[in-house]
Amino acid sequence: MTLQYITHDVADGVATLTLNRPEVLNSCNRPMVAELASAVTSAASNDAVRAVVLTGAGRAFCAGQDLAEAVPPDGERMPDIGDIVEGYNALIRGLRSLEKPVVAAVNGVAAGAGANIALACDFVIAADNASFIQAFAKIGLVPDNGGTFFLPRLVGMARATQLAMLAEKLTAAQALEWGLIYRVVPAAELPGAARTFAVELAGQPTRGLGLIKRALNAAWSNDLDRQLDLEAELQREAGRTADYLEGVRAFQQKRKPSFAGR
Ligand code: T3D
Repeated sequence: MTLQYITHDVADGVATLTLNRPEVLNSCNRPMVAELASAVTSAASNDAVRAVVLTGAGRAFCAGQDLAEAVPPDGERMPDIGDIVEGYNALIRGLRSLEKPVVAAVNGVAAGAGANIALACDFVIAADNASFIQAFAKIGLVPDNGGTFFLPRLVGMARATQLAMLAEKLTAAQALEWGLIYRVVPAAELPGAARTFAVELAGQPTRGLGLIKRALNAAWSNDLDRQLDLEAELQREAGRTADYLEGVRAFQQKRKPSFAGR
């Protein structure tokens, strides 16, 4: 797919996907969402990719749906809002089912769909001047992109209701305190910190991390019995990887392991 609205580069085992419409705070039009979903899918099948970083160009991470596309100011026919949301759903499913770690490097405001795309990633590292806004209620919409799924699970129902209904801005520091995100770093250090962290992740047992993600995804809805069965099944699979053997041998030989990701 030719990329017009995102950039995509792969180095040191890390695919870096950058939302690239800075003049509109990287708000998402439909082709941008399709490009992102496609890049996430290609990360799944590319053995050279063992971790992904998602970030934004310019001063924002992502201001959510492009409101000029959603409701054309010139009175053109409005696109079907359901179609727009279906596009995002493919992206969120792709992020959650990608069995490689995904780091959102939130470099500024993350609003609406932008906030929830970040929350669908495995780790969120935010710049200290970043913020998270469930902007939907302000324009009469419902949090989508998994927002109504992730928020109550991450911060509890009271805080999820507060964020979703009041559409209040949450600073990076508050988001960290609430357990919504992983880490906050000074803004100037964000690109380096996110990259260093992702390169570290790319050197870990990739299959094992992927299986952990599968188990954690299932834990949202499984009861204990099912989860125990799943853990046994996934552990069998993990136990057949070269990285498991390498991890144990390195321990026995008192050396640093070198994981191949298989
Ligand atoms: O069809 C559907 O809508 C279904 C899908 C819904 C998913 C959603 O994401 S709904 C939520 C959509 N997003 C929003 O409601 C957020 C709108 N933006 C804002 O509230 C503010 O821009 C921010 C709080 C994010 C940032 O404020 P600020 O003061 O830092 O920047 P600004 O001046 O408002 O924006 C800078 C430019 O970006 C400006 O353009 P201009 O005037 O310089 O030419 C502004 O219009 C543009 N921009 C910002 N957000 C969007 C946008 N353009 C299009 N769509 C946007 N979402």
